[in-house]
Parts: sequence; structure tokens; C-alpha cells
Amino acid sequence: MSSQITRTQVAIAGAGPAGLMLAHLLHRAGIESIVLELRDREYVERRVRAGVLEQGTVDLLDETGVGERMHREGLIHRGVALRFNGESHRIAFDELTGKAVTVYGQQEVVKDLIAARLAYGGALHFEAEVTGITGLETERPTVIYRTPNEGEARIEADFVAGCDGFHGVSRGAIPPNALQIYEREFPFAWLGILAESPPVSEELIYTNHERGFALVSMRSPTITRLYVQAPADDDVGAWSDDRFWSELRARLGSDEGGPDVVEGTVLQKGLTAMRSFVVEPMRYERLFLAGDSAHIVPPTGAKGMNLALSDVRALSRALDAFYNTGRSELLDGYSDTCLRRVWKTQRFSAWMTGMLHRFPDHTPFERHVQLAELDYVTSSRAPAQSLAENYVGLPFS
Ligand code: FAS
Ligand code: PHB
Repeated sequence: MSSQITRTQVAIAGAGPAGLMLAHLLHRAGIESIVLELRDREYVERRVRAGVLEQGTVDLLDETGVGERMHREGLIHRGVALRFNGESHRIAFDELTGKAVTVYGQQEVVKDLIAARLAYGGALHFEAEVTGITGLETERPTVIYRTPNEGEARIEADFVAGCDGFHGVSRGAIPPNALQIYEREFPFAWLGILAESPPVSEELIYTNHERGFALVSMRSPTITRLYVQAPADDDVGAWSDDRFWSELRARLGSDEGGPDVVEGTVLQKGLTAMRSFVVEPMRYERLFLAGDSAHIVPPTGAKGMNLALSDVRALSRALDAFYNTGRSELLDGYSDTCLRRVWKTQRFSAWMTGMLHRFPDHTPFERHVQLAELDYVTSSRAPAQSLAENYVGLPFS
């Protein structure tokens, strides 16, 4: 069992969007880092998750030289539709904000970042499970990890970035009395499929139907990404392909003149829990949390990945200032800077989730208020513009 010690400037736990983008940004600032990823490359490149990139995310990929395939294969969307009471209502992003979003799967962003990292020989270790982080109160914290071939090994670094997601270990390395956790569980989940079939519509449709929420999205002109609201404790095995297609058609009103659905081969099916979670602060001594290790939003606002990337954009700037000018104010302000955006994103995601889903404990009064909210948002410019400016992405601080 070797216990080699490697030294670097920044040790990064996790090779999801946050960890990979952070490593990429640090490399461009001349800062050395090592990325440790639990899974193998194929797993992380095939993991189907988010699909919508804010304008700021598109700009970040462009500015850092990893946006070429996104522009070639991504789909620019200038609006979404909200559907309720049997009618669809378009929210025109371009008219209301002058911006758009780009539909490009998270796994594609991950592939592009991995390719860039490997192209310049950046340290990126797959099947490297971080098992512990020690010495956070010292100037040389240590990340302990293990790989199938080498066994246990250690990395000593100036700083550690916890980009290992909600189920990672970095958040747990912080003493519980140093953290405040805020969370909310929603009483439902999303049952999502990826299918080989033409998109139901050119733009996304968020539907609030008596039977429940549904969302039609896509990944390409031949691959759709579709979701229906399901009970929080539901079992994916209870959803045959036929049951999913039938439920989606019912919620879209396909047989009553609503959007039609072309069924296809289901490539992936999964249940995503709906929760809001925030940990404060996002820093403990030499450890900085970024992305899902620090916060989770319900995916109704299409924010999870975008928020992760805005965290590491702030963290990379703070580390750049520290290493290249000796100033640590941005590092000291990292948590507050990120949390301002995190809480505004939590607000928007909770609002979208509350407006679009059927809540089992809603009274008839609350149901009427919910439908009135949808009516107001789709018939008045002010609330429509508020939705649009949040959906395309608030400006970075
Ligand atoms: P990630 O979870 O993406 O990455 C963390 C990485 O750390 C993973 O690769 C993991 O393998 C690794 N890791 C974990 N423990 C480790 C350890 N001990 N050692 C080393 N590595 C470790 N967002 C949306 O906007 N829209 C969606 O539709 C959507 N769907 C989702 C579906 C699911 C099932 C999940 C879980 C999330 C979904 N999200 C969605 C949110 C998602 O996109 C996240 O916001 C995004 O992946 C956040 O990126 P990271 O912070 O990098 O975390
Ligand atoms: C997706 O395409 O996966 C997607 C789009 C919008 C959301 C959530 C997920 O709000």
C-alpha cells in the first residue's frame, strides 16, 4: 500500500462541471492543480443531467476556449413556454432581456472540459476516491485518496476545492459547529427520460396540469429530454416506457389539441429528488466549497450547473488574485460573494417550482392562486421580464 505524497497549489475533489471548470480557469491563470475524480472517465462523460446553459455560462466557455463544440452542436433558445389550462404562453427572452440560453447537455460540457484538461496535460485522476481532508487549519492541508492500482495516496496543497457534489466528502471535512445548513424537501420528484425521438417542440414547455408537472426539453434535433412530476418516494421501476409516454401526452393535452409527442427508444430513465439545500459559509479555513457540495436547487429553474460554474468563476478569480498579487480580499469574500447569487437562485428556483407543480396538500384556494400566478406571469410584461432575466442568468457580481 503506497502512501506517496504529491504537492500542488490547489487540490480539487470532483471532476463534475465545477471541478473541471475550476481546474481549467486556474490553469489559464498559471496556477497548478490536481483533480481527483471518484468515477471513471466513461461514467462522468455519460452521466445525463442538466441541459440549459445561461448566457453567462456560454460566455465563460467562450472566454476560456472551450465553447467551439457548444456553438456547433448547442441549440440557441430565445424563449420558453408555460402551459396551463390547455394553452401555451411564450416568454420571449430576447424581447424581454436581449439574451438567450443555449441547450447543450451537461455531459457535453464535461467532455469538452476533460478534453481541454488532458490536451495541456493537466493532472486529472479518474477512479481516485477522496477519503479524507486533513490539516485545513494549517497552511498545507492534505487530501487523502485511494485508487484501485496505487492504494492510498496523499496530496499536500495550499488550498482544497470541494467540488465533489452533494454526496461528496468535502463538506463533511468541516466541523459541524462551523456550518449552518438550510434545506427544504419538496413533496415530489422528477421522473426524467432521454429518448431517441424528435423534440416535442422547438422550445422548452413547462406544463402545470391537473395531473402534475411536465417538462419537454431536448438535446439535439433527434434526442429529447422529458420529465414528469412523480411522487417523492416513487420507484423508477414502476414507470414503463408506455406509462411515461401516456402520462406525458395526458399532461400536454396531446389528444385535445396540445403538443403532440412522437415516442421513441428510451435511452436513459431516472428519478431526481427535488430539494433546496444551502450550506453557510462556503469556506472553512483552506477549504472552499463550490457547486453541489455547497448547494442544491430544484431543477425547475435550470440552475444547478450554471450556479456551480459561477461559484468556480469567483473562486478562480480569488485564487488568481492571491497567487499573482498576494491579495486575499477576494478569498476572504468568496463565500459572501457566492451566497448572494446562491440565495437569489434559490429564490427563483423555489418560485418556479411552486408555480409549476401540483402540491398534494394544496387547498382549492392555493390551487387558484397558483393558476392566477401563471396567468399574471404570462399576461403582464413585468413578471414575465422578471422570469426571463432570472432564467437567462443574472449578471455575475
Ligand atoms: P457534480 O455532482 O456534477 O460533480 C461532483 C463530482 O464529484 C462527480 O463527478 C462525483 O463522481 C465526484 N465525487 C463525489 N464524491 C467524490 C469523492 N469522494 N472523491 C472524488 N470525487 C468524488 N441541474 C439542472 O440544472 N438541470 C437538471 O435537469 C439537472 N438534473 C440533475 C439530475 C441528477 C440525477 C442530479 C444528481 C443533478 C441534476 N442537476 C440538474 C444538477 C446538476 O446539474 C448539478 O447542479 C451539477 O452537476 C453540479 O455540478 P458539480 O458541483 O460539479 O457537482
Ligand atoms: C434539461 O434539458 O435537462 C432541463 C431543462 C430545463 C430545466 C431542467 C432540465 O429546468
